[in-house]
Amino acid sequence: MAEATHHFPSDFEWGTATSAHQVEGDNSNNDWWEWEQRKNGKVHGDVSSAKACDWWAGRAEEDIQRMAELKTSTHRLSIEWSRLEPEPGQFDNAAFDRYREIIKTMRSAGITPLVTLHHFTTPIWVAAQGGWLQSDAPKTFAAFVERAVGNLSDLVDRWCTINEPNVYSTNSFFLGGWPPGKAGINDYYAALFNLLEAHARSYDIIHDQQPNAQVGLAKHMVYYHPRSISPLDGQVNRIVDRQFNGITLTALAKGRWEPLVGKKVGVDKWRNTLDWIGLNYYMRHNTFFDVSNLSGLGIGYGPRPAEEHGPGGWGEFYPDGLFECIKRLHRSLNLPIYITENGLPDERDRKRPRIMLEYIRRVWTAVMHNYPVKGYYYWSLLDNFEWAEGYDPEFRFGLYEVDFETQERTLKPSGELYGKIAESNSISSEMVRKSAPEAMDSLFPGGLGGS
Ligand code: IFM
Repeated sequence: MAEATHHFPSDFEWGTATSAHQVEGDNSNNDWWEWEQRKNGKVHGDVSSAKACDWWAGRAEEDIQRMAELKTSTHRLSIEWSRLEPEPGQFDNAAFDRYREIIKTMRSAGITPLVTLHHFTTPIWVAAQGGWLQSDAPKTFAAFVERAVGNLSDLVDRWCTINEPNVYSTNSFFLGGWPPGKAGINDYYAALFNLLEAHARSYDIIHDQQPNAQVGLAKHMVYYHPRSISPLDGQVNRIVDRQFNGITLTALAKGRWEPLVGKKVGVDKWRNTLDWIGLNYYMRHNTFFDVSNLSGLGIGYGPRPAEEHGPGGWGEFYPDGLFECIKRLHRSLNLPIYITENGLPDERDRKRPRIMLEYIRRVWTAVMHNYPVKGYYYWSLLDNFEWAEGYDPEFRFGLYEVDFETQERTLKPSGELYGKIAESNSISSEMVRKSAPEAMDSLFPGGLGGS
């Protein structure tokens, strides 16, 4: 029987993603490492990231061969500021050499690097100066970027300045769960403002050195939806969406800083500081007026209990939200879009094949409707250190399973499937039938006649 196939354009790129602190190991010079050593209950099991996936000590190379075996053509990694500039203004040439080695290995394996310059970690010396709350932080970061780009521009031309500025400022400066453990609206706004300023400065610095560089930022979007048609739920939705998504998008699209409280200002130099926009998508949240949280303005959000979600209420997994977020980014910014992260925590890889196919179908639908989605980076190549969730087995995101005792890697069924998708540049009913038959009904219902 002929199988239905959704082909992607021939220049569509398939890749995987990781970040330095989550895979390198022994990243002992940044604020996260210090936070982990405190054993203050803020990291699941009070563990340290320790050796992580042991990339720094030499295992990056074997994992790059795995990227090639998956037939992917690009990988998003980050470089660790605290390794490269361990003391103010002092740069470590040996650390630059190690990154050059890793990136050269990628290129020889046919993998184009997309390099992120800030992915949640900050050098201890910067944190000691007040970190992202001090107004000098963007300048300090820009000096690092200048040096990093100067050193790597012969090997890298696709840069991501900041990963998820909204998630970082929320968890580190508004909810207090990540270092430096601040919890206040003013700190949240100060950090987010400084991160956006750091992005804009980095954009100019990279282009000054490398006019053909392609520079973007990875925006984590939650798809918010009011629980009901009640005006109160609608109002909560507007507040939460603006706080998490809207402020950052308005800043980048219009050069306007429009916090929910505090002074609104125009920051014209933030406009036109993107060559592409990255979308990190994982979940939909239901928003509602929460009578039990009147001290918190009645703001309530989270997954719908009846819908599919991950461990501890993580999620809700909602593939249609990926298409909605692509449309929204296109409306707001009108730029090439890369899906710079997408995935799910799934300890036993039971849901991942199906949900991966559902997500990629939405990407295909977007491309077929002329939305400028150019590539897709799966989060993550391999299980790794998941921040506050540490090494909790429930929070495994990899296409490869990692045994953190032995560093052994095992390809998961979802990894095998992703390899087929990347190799064929398509998803097909045959893949669904073999890897996630339970999704036939939703993805290729026409093949179910007579059953
Ligand atoms: O692991 C993280 C990553 O560092 C940033 N985006 C979300 C991922 C999964 O939680």
